[in-house]
Amino acid sequence: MSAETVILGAGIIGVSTAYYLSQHQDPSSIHLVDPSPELFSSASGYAGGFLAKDWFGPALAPLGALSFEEHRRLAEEHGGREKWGYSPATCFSYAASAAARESAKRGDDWLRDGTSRADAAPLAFDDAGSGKTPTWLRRVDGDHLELISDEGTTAQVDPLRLCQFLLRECLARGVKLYHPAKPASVVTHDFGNGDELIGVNIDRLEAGEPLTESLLLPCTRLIITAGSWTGQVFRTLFPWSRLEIPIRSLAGHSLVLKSPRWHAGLEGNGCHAIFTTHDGGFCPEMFSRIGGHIYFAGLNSSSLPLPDAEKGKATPYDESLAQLREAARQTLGPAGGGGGVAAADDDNDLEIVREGLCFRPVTDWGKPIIARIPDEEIGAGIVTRAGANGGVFVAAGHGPWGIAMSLGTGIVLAEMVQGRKTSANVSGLAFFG
Ligand SMILES: Cc1cc2nc3c(=O)[nH]c(=O)nc-3n(C[C@H](O)[C@H](O)[C@H](O)COP(=O)(O)OP(=O)(O)OC[C@H]3O[C@@H](n4cnc5c(N)ncnc54)[C@H](O)[C@@H]3O)c2cc1C
Ligand SMILES: *[C@@H]1O[C@H](CO)[C@@H](O)[C@H](O)[C@H]1NC(C)=O
Ligand SMILES: CC(=O)N[C@H]1CO[C@H](CO)[C@@H](O)[C@@H]1O
Repeated sequence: MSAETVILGAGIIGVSTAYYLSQHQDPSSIHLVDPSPELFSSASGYAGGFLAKDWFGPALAPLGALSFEEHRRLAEEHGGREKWGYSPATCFSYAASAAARESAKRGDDWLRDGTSRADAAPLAFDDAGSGKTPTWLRRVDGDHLELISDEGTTAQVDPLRLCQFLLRECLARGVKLYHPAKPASVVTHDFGNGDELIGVNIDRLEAGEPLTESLLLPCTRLIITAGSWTGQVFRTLFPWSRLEIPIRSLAGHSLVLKSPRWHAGLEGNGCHAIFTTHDGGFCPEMFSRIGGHIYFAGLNSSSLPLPDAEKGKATPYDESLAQLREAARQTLGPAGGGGGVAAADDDNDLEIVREGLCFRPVTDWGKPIIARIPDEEIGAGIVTRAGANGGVFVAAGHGPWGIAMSLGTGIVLAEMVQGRKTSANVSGLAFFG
């Protein structure tokens, strides 16, 4: 018999964990719970989907490398190029002017926290002759484009379609999904050892309101993968605990658009990631994707309040979207105007496909938490079954790297939960005890 396992939060971290757990235990003993009326309406569905192999500091490096390789392997095995737009990508740093080029900060700096700047030194690049040049970027006098990725070290996926693939596979294997539903309380039983975790009560939701009868999901293993909401979930289930799970959120607006300058005919040379530096301080990042789409983001804010997950998709702020659209027009609009003058309004040939707002789960120290919570931290004398038979686990706080780290996190967390040896050293992400 497999130990019954409840996963709270069906974003990319939750579904990836269910996917890898279900390769090693009876899938029908795995229960995914999420309160959002529309799955993947948070960060996992609205992210850029940029993947890097080695942009990480020492604590994250082993997981980053494992995850990057697994993205490649999974895509090869399951037709990821067609199913979720997996593609190698070439990565550039773009300075809009000579002044921006001189500035100490670069658009990709914040993603490379803890790594040596020297690693990101410009690489030799034939801007004119290479078929890998992002010709959909609008160039202006005095700007500068620089290659910053080695061959085979960066890639691109459509995160929403990757999530949908993982979930479909889980459900086909027999994993159970409860949504919209939210966890209400834990259930314990005293077998003579103290109060032992044996289940979770969940409330099924209708139009955001709990139905009258809650449902008891038996479980000895509980996994919290609720992204920005992880701290709230822990507080709800263990109100007596002194432990705070310090995960904040960093909001980001994004656009998905179409440009006549990025189309299927160009996709053979791979996708692009472009991190920009502008004088004004607003540094958009943009990714070309398989399927003729360009993802455009860069406005982010730590002051936007985290919405209730049961309300579903967050409503973007009009002013932020307007600013983003204007930036897209200036950087991706048709050539012409010259000398840095933006193309006129009626020249705008970009088609907006989707606009969004989502919330990155972040920690103050810039690394996710992937660990079992020691029983003494849970408090109230509650115990969990030892070893692979029980436990409360957390995997959250992946910040700007949750898509890149998703598959590796699922692999390692499944191994941890099932008491197998982990494929990557994640002892630097333990946090507890
Ligand atoms: C604008 C933007 C661009 C990004 N670009 C990239 C990128 O290019 N590459 C990259 O690697 N990463 C990127 N990221 C980061 C990435 O999106 C996140 O790190 C990742 O999606 C986090 O996944 P998650 O599953 O932890 O959280 P989420 O996707 O937020 O999922 C959490 C889930 O928990 C659920 N939940 C909430 N409350 C409860 C509850 N009480 N009980 C159960 N479940 C609950 C929510 O409904 C949600 O489904 C980007 C993020 C943003 C905002
Ligand atoms: C695992 O990583 C930590 C730091 O993240 C390091 O201190 C430790 O030596 C590593 N263990 C092994 C076995 O490599
Ligand atoms: C592209 C961009 O503007 N990113 C910003 C998002 O937020 C981080 C953290 O606050 C900044 O450092 C980035 O510059």
